[in-house]
Amino acid sequence: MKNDRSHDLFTRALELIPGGVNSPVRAFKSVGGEPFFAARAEGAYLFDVDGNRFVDYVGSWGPMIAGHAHPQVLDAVARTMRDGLSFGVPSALEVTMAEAITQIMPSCEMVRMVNSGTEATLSAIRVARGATGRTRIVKFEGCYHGHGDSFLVKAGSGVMTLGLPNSPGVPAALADLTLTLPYNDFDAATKLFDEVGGEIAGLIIEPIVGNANCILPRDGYLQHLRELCTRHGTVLIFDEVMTGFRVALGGAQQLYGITPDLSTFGKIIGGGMPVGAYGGRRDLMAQVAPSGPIYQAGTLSGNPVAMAAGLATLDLIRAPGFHAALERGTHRLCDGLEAAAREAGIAFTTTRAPGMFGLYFREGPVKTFEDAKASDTARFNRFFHAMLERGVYLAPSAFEAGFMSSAHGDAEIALTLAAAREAFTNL
Ligand code: KE4
Repeated sequence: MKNDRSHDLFTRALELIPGGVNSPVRAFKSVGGEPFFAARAEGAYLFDVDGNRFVDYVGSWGPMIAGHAHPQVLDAVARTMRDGLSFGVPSALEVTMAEAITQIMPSCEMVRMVNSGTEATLSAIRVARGATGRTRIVKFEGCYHGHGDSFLVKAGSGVMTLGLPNSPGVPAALADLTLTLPYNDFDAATKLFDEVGGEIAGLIIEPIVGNANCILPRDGYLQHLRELCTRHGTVLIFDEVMTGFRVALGGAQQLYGITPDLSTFGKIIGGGMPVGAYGGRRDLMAQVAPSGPIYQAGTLSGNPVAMAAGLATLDLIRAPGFHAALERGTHRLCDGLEAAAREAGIAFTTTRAPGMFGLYFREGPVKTFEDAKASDTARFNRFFHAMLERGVYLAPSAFEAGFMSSAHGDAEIALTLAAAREAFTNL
């Protein structure tokens, strides 16, 4: 695969940008080799600077649920930007976005826009601590909630990909306030809350884990956490930065019928522009400045161009049947990959939720982080490159989920499965 121009760009980038990238997971560190540099994207496809075309199963890590460069999204951005890029005073689109999110997510009586998922989650934790007066938080091993100090403890995504147990620079005094639980372990959660439940300000979870590959909750597990939090006065926070508006229009909270106290969002509601949001119970959100004392702010929060891109994307995904079609496509892809692996005699399994999936080089089922870690990551890395050579771009880590969009049609799935049949036979 021709990569001269990507190589030149990466060589220059390495001199000036840590690891040559502006976000670690893009660096191909765990799969090996050098990242390609994108030139443009359209629908289900990425095109790199050397003229290679890839069916893209990363979709900018979630925002591109309606495909790259969707005309309706681009038109909305083009129209909005002509009136100015940022005002620093309220604008109508921020109200429209708040109305859309609170209508789609009934658990969100109020919502605050921010500029990234990280800002959303660290703000939600601050609200939980400020509202309860408690300091401890609970997260789950392998879950990733952005790079806020409190979360870089046994985190997933790039932290897991790079094998960093915790990040230097996070004071032990702060890290010690973050308790971690194994995902999908009912008894461990009950035991922890029995011991220190009264000290726990907030529990934050990816309701479907998308940052330790893709792991689904066991039946009743999220309800179990809901009951524990209610009993102990702990704020239940669903981090739906990835799952929100994807696994169902109303996210995992709709899919599993759970009402969290706070939720965090990002990605899709920005349509590719920098965005995040947190929201939930009115009695909690009303404590956020300036209506209450819990401070949080942002120069570009609610930026009109980001709002326009997000609202156009929400319009597209609210179309009747959008998520049902996304779910069908996800199953067709994963069923086809499993069949191809079986034909080649390769131990392989998938996990799936509408619009997102996990690939594992091991027999199923995969229900815990330990299960995910027991996958043959060396084989995944060889598969990743074999697929890339054949024009299919999977997430460049065995500890990331894959993403489908409405632009992944029959042709894209057929191309992917043909590439996989060849790739599996050469592993
Ligand atoms: P950002 O700060 O990257 O916008 O969002 C952080 C975040 C929070 N919560 C969840 C559940 C997330 O998945 C993320 C970010 N996801 C990663 C992909 N695993 C972003 C990719 C990257 O780090 O470059």
